Amino acid sequence: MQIGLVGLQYSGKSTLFNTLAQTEIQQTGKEEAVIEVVKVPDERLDKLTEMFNPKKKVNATIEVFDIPGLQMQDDGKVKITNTFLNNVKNNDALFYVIRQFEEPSVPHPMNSIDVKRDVEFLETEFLLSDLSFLENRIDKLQKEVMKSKDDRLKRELPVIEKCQKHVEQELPLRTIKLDENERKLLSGYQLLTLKPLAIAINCDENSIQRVEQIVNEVKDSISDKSVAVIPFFAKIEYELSQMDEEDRTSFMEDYGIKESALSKILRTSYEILGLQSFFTVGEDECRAWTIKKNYTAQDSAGVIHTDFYNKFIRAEVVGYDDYIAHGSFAKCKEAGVWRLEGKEYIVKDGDILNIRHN
Ligand SMILES: Nc1nc2c(ncn2[C@@H]2O[C@H](COP(=O)(O)OP(=O)(O)O)[C@@H](O)[C@H]2O)c(=O)[nH]1
Ligand SMILES: [Mg+2]
Repeated sequence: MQIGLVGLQYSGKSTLFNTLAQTEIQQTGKEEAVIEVVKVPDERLDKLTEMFNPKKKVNATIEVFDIPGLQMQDDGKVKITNTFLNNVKNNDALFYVIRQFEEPSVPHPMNSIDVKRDVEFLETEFLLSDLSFLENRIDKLQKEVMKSKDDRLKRELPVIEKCQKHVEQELPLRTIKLDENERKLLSGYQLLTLKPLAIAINCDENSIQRVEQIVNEVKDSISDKSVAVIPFFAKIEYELSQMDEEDRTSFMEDYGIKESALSKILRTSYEILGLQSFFTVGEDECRAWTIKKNYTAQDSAGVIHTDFYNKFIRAEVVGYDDYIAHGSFAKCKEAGVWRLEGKEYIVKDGDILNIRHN
């Protein structure tokens, strides 16, 4: 799973990236593409690890990508380059990093702070980029469909046209209804507005009292209600991320920050991507796995190993809360909360699974 941070220059992308990745702040100010694997903190996994005392604890991970390249040109527009599009392509979701902080020594590319304007600016630029791609693709398809016998091209044309009509109404492709086949036809393209989106607003310490208001204003200004809006404090949180746990907690309280940027970004990613976790436990390893919300027991087995998918027999399942309440599999069996489920079982968030396979 990969999420991409995009935004105008000096919005705090690299500072946020360094906070998430717990890396040194080297590339700040520079425009450099960097990816880092981030461990997803999970208190439930911590608790299970305490109980099983395994040799290894393996957190779920998510890749975070600091995507540079949206530089303001002299004409007041950003140029969306092919490099940028390629960088965006492999992300499962995008985070717009929007600047709310005031800092005279760091000029805003548009010379003033206006969160709603910046959100709208990015949305418009991304819509235009998608529209231009779709128009070109239609031209090409119309020519090729006549000559070619390729069935795929014939099926693709109406899907692309449907998308074009949608984008022409200034609607992001996130809000279009597509069936699975239509989605598949589009999956190879780098359509920017098709990606699940969250907006991360980089606030300064003076705004801590007003964050809720700032967030609500942005929420009200966008019609697409699937978009998550979260505040964070790049500069403070970067400093906090360099402290040890204890100091961090007490400083966060002092600042009135309830949840760290890392936790918020990851939680939001799971939300907009429709993700959840299940666990495998044992003396060797306790591990969290990331799956989609509608995954069956067999799909989930496939995330562990393709062999587990192909040779799936049954899954032993105990819900996380049940396990904690009873403290062992034996007790769970006695209490009747230990179950054997077939391949169609829809896995629930926090389920502890043991896959039986051939
Ligand atoms: N005062 C203040 N400065 C910040 C904040 N976030 C980022 N900066 C500074 O703004 C500059 C640009 O930040 P950077 O993370 O490199 O932005 P990017 O261009 O979006 O990657 C750096 O000098 C940061 O130290 C903030 O919340 N408050
Ligand atoms: Mg940067």
